Amino acid sequence: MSLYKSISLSSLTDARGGLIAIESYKNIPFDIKRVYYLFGTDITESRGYHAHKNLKQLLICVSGSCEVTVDDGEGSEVVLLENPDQALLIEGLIWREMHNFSEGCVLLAIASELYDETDYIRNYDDFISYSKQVKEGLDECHS
Ligand code: T46
Repeated sequence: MSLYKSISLSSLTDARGGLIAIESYKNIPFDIKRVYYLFGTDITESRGYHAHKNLKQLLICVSGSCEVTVDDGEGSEVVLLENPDQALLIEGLIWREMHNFSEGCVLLAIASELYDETDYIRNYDDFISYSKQVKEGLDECHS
């Protein structure tokens, strides 16, 4: 199973330029509770290095490009975001890191929950332990 879902957003483009609309349950599978964006990130910097317990999130490079590493504790993939019509949907327990920001990159995040620091796991070893606990809990439910 893939660690993320890639969503191709329909663009309404005419002679004036492009427009992309994102609407809950039309092109993304959750209610939008929060929108934020990362900008002015120095090209030598990386961000993220955390997982979320419950958050669902859509990431779009509305300008420039960056790479997002997604990791479920058993394997990882690197996704290049470089088009405003390309969205990365991250759901479930996934460690994420953002690297290789281009000059002028603006990374838009659309989230299913309000900001809650208790939803973050910011230590990789804690992420692995928590993932194991959740998986064992699920295995027990299915046995
Ligand atoms: C994610 C990636 C893509 C707030 O006060 N409210 C907010 O809504 C957010 C997102 C952050 N903050 C505070 C928490 C920290 O004190 O802003 C500070 C910087 O946040 P953080 O270090 O978590 O930033 P990133 O770029 O590492 O991660 C962010 C999101 O936090 C995270 O959910 O998935 O962007």
